[in-house]
Amino acid sequence: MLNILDNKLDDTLNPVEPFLRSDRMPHIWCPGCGIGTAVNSFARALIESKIDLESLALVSGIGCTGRVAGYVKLDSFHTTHGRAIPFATGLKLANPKLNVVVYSGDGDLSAIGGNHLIHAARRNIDLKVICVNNLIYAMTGGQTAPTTPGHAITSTNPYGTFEPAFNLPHLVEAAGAVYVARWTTFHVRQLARSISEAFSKKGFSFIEVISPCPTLYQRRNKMGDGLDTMKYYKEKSRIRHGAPTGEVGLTLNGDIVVGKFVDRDRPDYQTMMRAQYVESLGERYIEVPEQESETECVCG
Ligand SMILES: Cc1ncc(C[n+]2csc(CCOP(=O)(O)OP(=O)(O)O)c2C)c(N)n1
Ligand code: SF4
Ligand SMILES: [Mg+2]
Repeated sequence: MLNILDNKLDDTLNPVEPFLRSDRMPHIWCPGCGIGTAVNSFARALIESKIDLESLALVSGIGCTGRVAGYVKLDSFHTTHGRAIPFATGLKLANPKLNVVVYSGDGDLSAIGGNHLIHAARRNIDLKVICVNNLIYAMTGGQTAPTTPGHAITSTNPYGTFEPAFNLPHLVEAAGAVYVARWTTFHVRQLARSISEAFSKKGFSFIEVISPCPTLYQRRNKMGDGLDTMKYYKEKSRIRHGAPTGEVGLTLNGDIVVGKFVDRDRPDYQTMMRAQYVESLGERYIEVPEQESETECVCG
């Protein structure tokens, strides 16, 4: 079904185009939005990593970022708000051979889905989570999210936010993630490389993509349009691989620390589960047979 990488690509075709459902275009994203840029890096990571697309599944939640599941020409699922991680966990447990990517927004993953995020990291479920962080709930009008930096103007805090924001790399590292990186949509190559690298890790990987929402966040905070934000990201970003995640929290106008912060190994959920069963059941333990890639439809 998915033989995109085997096809000899037409020179006149954008290399990313075969990964998109062109029949769904035009997309809903506003001019200058960073979500499409992040998708471009994701597609390039698929090319770079030469990952088997037949064994790849992508799951999104709800929001502007959640729309990614509908635009990529992959086995993808657009789930309910905050439930991309549990859905993806089910896919992975049912078919451990799958490479499961969760692609969703900061609100979806860290607000309504926050509990799932920390527990998937704690259990070290083998998922690659790409979180597009535009610092607000964009799709619903630009409300304050758990990621909104202090003093930012949002639709629900027109006089400025005052709640402390989540520092997502710190949160997921503390919960147990084995790979944690952050880039902005200015860092297209580094982002593609990080996604590609995460595919080679076994366990919970989290890549945060700081991304503009010119329509709702940049406009209210007088940060200009999409191009102005690219210049802003270029100026404000500081690459610090291995930076202690406790030091990478975002502020309204401060530096944006980017890089690979965490790269470590520990047994993933399914490895731990198997080890526990082998230890307690001994010879009574029966290995679950691997699923065939093509499953017969039982409804005839
Ligand atoms: C159960 C439920 N609650 C609330 C909503 C409304 N809702 C839709 S998208 C969204 C926020 C999305 O924010 P984020 O994940 O940051 O995505 P963005 O639009 O910023 O890319 C909310 C609150 C919903 N669809 N379902
Ligand atoms: S509202 Fe913001 S996040 Fe949503 S598509 Fe427009 S620019 Fe992108
Ligand atoms: Mg958001």
